[in-house]
Parts: sequence; structure tokens; C-alpha cells
Amino acid sequence: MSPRVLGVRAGDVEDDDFDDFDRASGYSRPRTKTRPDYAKALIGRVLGVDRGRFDVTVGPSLVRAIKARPLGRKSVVVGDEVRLTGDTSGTPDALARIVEVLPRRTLLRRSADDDDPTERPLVANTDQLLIVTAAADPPPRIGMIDRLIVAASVAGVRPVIVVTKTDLASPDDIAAAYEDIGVAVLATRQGGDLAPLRQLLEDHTTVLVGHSGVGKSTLINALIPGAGRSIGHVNDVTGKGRHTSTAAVALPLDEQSWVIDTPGVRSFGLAGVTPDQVVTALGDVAGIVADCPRGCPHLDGSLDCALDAAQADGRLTAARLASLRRILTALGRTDW
Ligand SMILES: Nc1nc2c(ncn2[C@@H]2O[C@H](COP(=O)(O)OP(=O)(O)OP(=O)(O)O)[C@@H](O)[C@H]2O)c(=O)[nH]1
Ligand SMILES: [Mg+2]
Ligand SMILES: [Zn+2]
Repeated sequence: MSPRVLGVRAGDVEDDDFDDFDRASGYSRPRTKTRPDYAKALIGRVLGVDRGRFDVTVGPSLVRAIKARPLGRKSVVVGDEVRLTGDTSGTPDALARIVEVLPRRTLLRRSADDDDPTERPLVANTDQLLIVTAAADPPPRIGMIDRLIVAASVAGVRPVIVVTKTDLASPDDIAAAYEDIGVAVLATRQGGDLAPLRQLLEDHTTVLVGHSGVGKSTLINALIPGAGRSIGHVNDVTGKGRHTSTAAVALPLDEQSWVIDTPGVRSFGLAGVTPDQVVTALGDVAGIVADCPRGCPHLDGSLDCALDAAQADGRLTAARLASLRRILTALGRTDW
């Protein structure tokens, strides 16, 4: 499959118009005087990053680029839409410069741990986060799933759980736990029917995140013939993957859909995320906790926490409450 045509002339894109970045490149609009300095710069999307070099799609071509000095320490991540100057010919030796990162619709980020204020942006402009967990080998870790749900919610990205390796163990426990909090759970296995997953990915930009060895790259290879993502083995003794994938890469699933493979994560810090953000992100409980005392942490035993009342009068199931509190508790934990 040939990569989808993404590039448009910068002059075709207005500030509130970034959703249209993938409009056909022939489109043009009358020029005005309020054009930014880089009006002639091309716009492309970052598909990969490798040691300070960025692979950017511009129209039908793939352009190699570096960050221009004025960007300073501003991060450029996979999924970013960027303006390019310099040699954008895409020939083997050509090197373009990224002069601007367009406003991001979403940004998924993590910190090294919960009390490290340094945030690391992971991917930009995705609208779905596939939380990939294996039913076994490596075993599912609820703490990671919870954290990824929170991170997705805070980023404004829809979280979906995919349980891989269901040939090795049942996905039922995970499904039961998370369907209660309104997160969709899909089960897969190598050689199984990929239609439900494909349907979920259609018309979206989806990033796959999870521990090393859970089968993220295996899924992408199955979805995209020719993707050629390397696959690693899970160590029999430690039960851990080998961190086979070392950088995030965006790949086209079809004309309207992208999937982003990422390296396995060992941890996912949520520094800066507040219990209130979690509660707000989880939608319907937001109305309930409006009745809590100021500063209520909404945990087990929190005095007059309105979540307890909501469970008592049937507005919230016990399972749902337990799940929510597990997430809130996870915010203060780094030992999983
Ligand atoms: N039994 C079984 N093994 C699987 C399945 N999916 C993937 N595997 C195996 O799991 C191992 C790890 O798969 P990868 O796709 O490399 O995992 P990953 O999540 O990309 O790992 P990193 O790139 O290290 O983050 C490989 O040996 C796969 O063959 C499955 O459904 N069932
Ligand atoms: Mg991988
Ligand atoms: Zn409360």
C-alpha cells in the first residue's frame, strides 16, 4: 500500500482549519497579507523520529528533516503536523528543516514517575489509545491499564483495551473489570479474526501502548501486510519482553486511518494529573463528586465521599466504584 497523501501547502490551512491537513494537495485559496513568515513552507506529518532526524510525509513523498534552531527545546513527536523549509525534495541526501509545530489537537504524555514533573510527550494528534495487554506472558498488570486510561482521558483520547494472546489465557477478568467503567475491551489472538479491531481503527489515528512483549508490533504486522515491524520474544524466566521496538512509528492502515506502534513502556508516570481530572475525565461520576466535601480524595474511607452515597442508592455499582478508586489510588503509587 502506498502511503496516504498528507501534505498541503501551508497557505491552504487556517488557524482553525487543521483538521483539514490531509485535504488534497491541489486545493488552493486566495492569498492574503496576514500570512505567517513561513507561508511558503510545506506542511507535513511526522511519521517517525530517529536520533534527532524526523521522517515527515509531505504530499506523496517522505522527507527527512531536522529541527530548526528557532524551535529550541520544543518537542517534535510522531503525529505532529509541522511546517518545513529547506530541501523538501525527499531525495536520499535531502534534509529539510522543521520550523514550526502546528497546534496539537491532542498530546499523550507521561512522566518518568508520579512525582517527576518532567513531562515526556509521546505522540500528538491521536484520537484513540489502544491499551495493549496480554492475557498472559507477560501477565496483565492492572496498574498499567489504569494509568493508561487516566492518561488517555486527560489527553482527550479515547482509551480502548486490547487483550492479546487469548490463546494462552482468558481475557474475561479484564473485560469484566473495565467494561464496568465504560472502556471497550477487545480480545485478540495470533491468527484470529482481526475484523473487529480493524473496524475500531477505521477513520482514526490510534496509538498502541503497553508493556514490552504484549504483541503490539505483532498486531500491526497482522493489520498491515508489509509493515515489517520486528517482533521480539518474551523471556521465559523473567516473563519480560525485550523492548524490540525502539521508537514510535506511524503507519497507514488505509486512506483515512493511521496506527502508531510504540516501544514497550516499563512505567507510565502521571505527574501533574489530579484526582479531580480523573473524576472529570470519567464523565458520569463528575456529577456525583460535585457533592463531596472540598478536597475529597474520593478514596475508601474518605469522610462523606459522595461516591459512597451514590453506591448506596444505586447510582454507581460496587464494581464501578472499586474501579474508579483503583485508578485514584494508582495516582499515588509507583510500586507496581
Ligand atoms: N501465544 C501468542 N504469542 C503472541 C501473540 N501475539 C504476539 N505473540 C508473541 O509475543 C512476542 C512479543 O511480540 P511483539 O509483537 O514483539 O511485542 P511488542 O509489544 O511489540 O514488544 P516491544 O516492541 O518490545 O514493546 C512474540 O514472540 C510474539 O510472537 C498471541 O496472540 N499469542
Ligand atoms: Mg514492538
Ligand atoms: Zn469524594
